[in-house]
Amino acid sequence: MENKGKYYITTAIAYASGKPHIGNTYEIIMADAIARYKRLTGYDVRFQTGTDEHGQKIEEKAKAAGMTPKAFVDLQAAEIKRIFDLMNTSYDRFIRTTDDDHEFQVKKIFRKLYDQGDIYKSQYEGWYCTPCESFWTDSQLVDGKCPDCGREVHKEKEESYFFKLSKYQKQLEEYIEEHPEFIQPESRKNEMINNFLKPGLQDLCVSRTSFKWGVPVDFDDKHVVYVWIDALSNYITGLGYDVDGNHSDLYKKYWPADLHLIGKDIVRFHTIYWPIMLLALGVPLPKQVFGHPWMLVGEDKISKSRGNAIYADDLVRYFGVDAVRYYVLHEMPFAQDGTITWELVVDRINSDLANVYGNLVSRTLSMSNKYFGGTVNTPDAQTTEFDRELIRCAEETVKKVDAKMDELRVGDALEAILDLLRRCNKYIDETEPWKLAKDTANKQELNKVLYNLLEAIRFAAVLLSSFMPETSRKVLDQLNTEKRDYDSIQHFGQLEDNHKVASDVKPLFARLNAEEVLAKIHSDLDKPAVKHKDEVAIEDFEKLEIKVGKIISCEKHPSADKLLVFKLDFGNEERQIVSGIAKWYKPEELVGKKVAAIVNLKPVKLRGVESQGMILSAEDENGDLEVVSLDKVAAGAEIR
Ligand code: ME8
Repeated sequence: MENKGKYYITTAIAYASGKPHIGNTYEIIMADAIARYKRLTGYDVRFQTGTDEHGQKIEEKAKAAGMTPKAFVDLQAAEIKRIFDLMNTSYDRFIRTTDDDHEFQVKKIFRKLYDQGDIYKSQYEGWYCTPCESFWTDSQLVDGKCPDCGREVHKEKEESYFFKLSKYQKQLEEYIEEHPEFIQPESRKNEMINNFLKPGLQDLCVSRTSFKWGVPVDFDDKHVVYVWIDALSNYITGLGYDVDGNHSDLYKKYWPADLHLIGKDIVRFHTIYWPIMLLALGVPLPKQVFGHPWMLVGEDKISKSRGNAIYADDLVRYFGVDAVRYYVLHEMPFAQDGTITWELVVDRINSDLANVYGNLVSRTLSMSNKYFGGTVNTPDAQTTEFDRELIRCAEETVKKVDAKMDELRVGDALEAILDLLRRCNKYIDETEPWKLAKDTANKQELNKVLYNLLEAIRFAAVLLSSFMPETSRKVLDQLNTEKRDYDSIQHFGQLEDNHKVASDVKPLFARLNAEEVLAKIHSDLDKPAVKHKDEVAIEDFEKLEIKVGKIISCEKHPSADKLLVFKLDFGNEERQIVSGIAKWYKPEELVGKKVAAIVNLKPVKLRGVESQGMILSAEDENGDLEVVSLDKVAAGAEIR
């Protein structure tokens, strides 16, 4: 096959702060489909992904988890890698920003930019959004909150290093102008030009002193390198870039990147900061940055805190790897957000994978076995219009997929393959092989129909190898063909003559009973909903008089084991309260404590002893109980 040259593709590196949801995972699946497609079509591909492991957010999360940052990111990175591996992604390097080779070069990059005067030291005063690891000026805030994520920001004032972005603005603008394909899709390019370049770039604060978890500035170790400078560098350090020019062969071969595939929220970092870093380092710029849209759950942003997050491993458990790959790749439009719900996944699997694909393959293989003992020959019957249409469709699909993949319209490429599969099903309806089989005079005709179907299925399977690699392999195994490369789908009719397809036809995708599957998923995954009592108005609450009472004495109830009889001092009155907490407290244990009690409950007699109120306590799921007690305030204080 023709060697089309090198192709270097990268994804964003995922924050090692938690388990990636299906939105994050989508990106690596898409990158994998592109990487596999490029390999299939003759490119020498390098594919890099990994984890972004430094920064304040991660330091804080590690602390909250009671771990060192390194132990914490080791755990997270392993989980992220597990999910990417589970999805069968064919990356060449999984880089971690805590890798020694990376950290070493980041220090050198920072120093070089400082030595040549592009980075300088000054005072920083501004707003910082920790979740986004981003600085903002007053005017950039939206309603006083982070313009990217809408969360709270806090004031930061400290000595910092700054990067002179403005020095390279003009050069960057020229590059964008001369390379219309650099920022894709077009709408994202316009955003960058109008929102960031036109108003003029501000110098960027590129070091921090308020936390430690980062790559230290080696000539000023109070500072750590700003996490985005660190993270973006992965694209070159991962290849073996060296600031002093002793680059690895990998770097020499693969840089500049052909594609940085990232989400739409981080286009600014990749199309402004990153190219300016490279311009300053004298490194060629990447050829393209594609800001893909977002995956939503229904119409909502995926959010762990909202509890709507869907994870790849859960999806795989119910549907298998390839069905999940198919869903996310097929469902994500080029520029608008895509959507996922369990219901939609089930529908899509049934309509496309079970009804169209699975059905076609099993029908064709079964008929080949039934009518010809599995051995179908190169046809010599006359070619009809139906045949010509099918053949044209198969050959055209190869071109269509190529054109769509060139534009990174991955969903459209998949849809084109699906159209070919639908065309095959239509061909079965048109040619009605079961009717041909009734008369031996039609043997040649029937052989031709089945050969054409097997060949069209082979075309589709070779194309699908980039999107659903395992399914593609299974189908090609069942066809028992070695013709699996791109050259073999340039012309129809390459399927080996007189060879036997598999006789044990295994279903590819079983049709799912939506109701059953969804019920099972929801019962497995949904946590029981928190049940609340009916709402009350504040006036209702105010009817209760709850006060702090100091326990003066406590005795066992004379005739009930479960009850204790308390005398309490409420400042200027004493009350007797009977409480059913003997199981948890010995009488003497509570004397002297100040507890919360309702004092305007109607008095009742409990086994003959009057109770003039109720001591408040809480019992948890494990059956542990504790009275509500207070320390500082005096007896008699009202609780409101
Ligand atoms: O941004 N749908 O990491 P990250 C599709 N560490 N893509 C989504 C998504 C969604 N719902 N949510 C997030 C970071 N993404 C940085 C990158 S690169 C030098 C540093 C995408 O873990 C997101 O846009 O928050 C990003 O491209 C990727 O997932 C990782 O996000």
